[in-house]
Amino acid sequence: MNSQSSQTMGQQSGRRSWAEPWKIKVVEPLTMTTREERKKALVEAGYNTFLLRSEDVYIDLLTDSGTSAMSDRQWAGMMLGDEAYAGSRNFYHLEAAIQKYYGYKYIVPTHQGRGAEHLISRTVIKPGQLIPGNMYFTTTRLHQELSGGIFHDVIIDEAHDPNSLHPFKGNIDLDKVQALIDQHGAKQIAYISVAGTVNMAGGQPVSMANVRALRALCQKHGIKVYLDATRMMENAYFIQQREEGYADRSIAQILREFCSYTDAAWMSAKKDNLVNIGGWLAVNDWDLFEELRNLVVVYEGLHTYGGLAGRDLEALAIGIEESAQDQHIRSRIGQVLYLGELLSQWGIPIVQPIGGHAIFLDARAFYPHLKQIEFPAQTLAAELYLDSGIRSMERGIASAGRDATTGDHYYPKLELTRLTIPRRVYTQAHMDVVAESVKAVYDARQSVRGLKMVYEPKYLRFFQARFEPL
Ligand code: PM9
Repeated sequence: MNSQSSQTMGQQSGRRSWAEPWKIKVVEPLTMTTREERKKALVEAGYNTFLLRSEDVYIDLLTDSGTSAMSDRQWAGMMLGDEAYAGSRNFYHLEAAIQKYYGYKYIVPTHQGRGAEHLISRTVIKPGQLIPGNMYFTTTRLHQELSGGIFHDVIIDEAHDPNSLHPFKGNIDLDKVQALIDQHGAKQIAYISVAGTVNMAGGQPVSMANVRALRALCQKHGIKVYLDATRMMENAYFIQQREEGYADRSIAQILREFCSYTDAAWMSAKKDNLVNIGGWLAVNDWDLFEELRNLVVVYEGLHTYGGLAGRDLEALAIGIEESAQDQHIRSRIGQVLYLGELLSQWGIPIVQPIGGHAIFLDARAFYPHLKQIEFPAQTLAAELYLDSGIRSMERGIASAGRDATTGDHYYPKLELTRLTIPRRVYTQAHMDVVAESVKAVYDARQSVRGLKMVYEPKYLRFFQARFEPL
């Protein structure tokens, strides 16, 4: 044995890896297609990965939303669904789980996140009011706008730079919030919209110090802080790993503290909470609760099911408990890091630091020869699918949509293609295959042309828009 390989062996024997805290009980076969078949499918889908049939996809990294694998306990819980129209026991299990892990007092279930966004936006936004937030999210901003609100981005500047290594790129810039208060007055601000982690910034976390300081500022001016808790478990992990004073605190403890600095939360339970469908609202104020509880019966269903079956409520209650386990979050984010570090080692441009739920490829750096209006991130998603059948999602100009008042395209600084990792679904070997395909697409980057949009729906255009090659 030469000295180099014995050294490597030595390092390896001292190594301590993470591994998934579960084993596989049921498997679902994947389909593999030829390049010709993928080309045909892509043309039929108008070069939009949302319009592909999942049967034509090999490794599906479109989203982490509703795509997680449920545990045997969750599936067992489904059999305990109490499908009573009113007062299902599963609702009370869910209520207790949210109260225990997130700490809010009153709960309203909804069919998914945007159902919750719809209700809270209609209830608390008066036309013309501003909603400062740490970067827009597509459905969140749309519901705020449909209620007459005007979104203002108050995230720190570093969030718009894919290469900035700031450990909490999701943080709110308190000076930007203060400037809005000074200019418009606190009454003109409906609430502060805080998301943890920040999806469109690359799954970047908010620090505890930041939300605590935001809370103090808002209390001074009588402004509410509302949390998009969709990926807060993952945010809690980054606080544990990166923020002084939290290394010995559990994910559950960190989550409770973070939520305690906010007045209410909405949730797409399809992410962190490990279910295929579901959402909720949770608030501390009784009057707000009463309004939401009344509105939910108009748009979603009775206040004890909110558009969900009893079995879904049970799976969700169990999912919350499982998602707050330190070992779960460590392996979940460990897998994202594994893929990101592989790509970084190969010099492939991705958003840094690596975030919680996905790797975001920097499509501007991939295709510097493409203008933003030639949809570089959409192009990259199409190229990746052609290469290997891996499905990703555009998070650039197509997702950003148009300014509601001027009708002009938004030109976001970040032009990204998202490789989103479903929870408890794929193995490390899948991640290797993904990394190798990204590398192949990167190596062939110079010959790539962009796309033009040939069909554009009015709302959330990225879901259904169609494209053609230039
Ligand atoms: N996020 C995602 O893939 C689902 C499709 S893209 C609109 O990232 C946040 C931070 C989200 C989110 C959905 C929602 C809406 C709210 N906030 O999809 O309606 O990431 O359950 O949640 C998606 P629902």
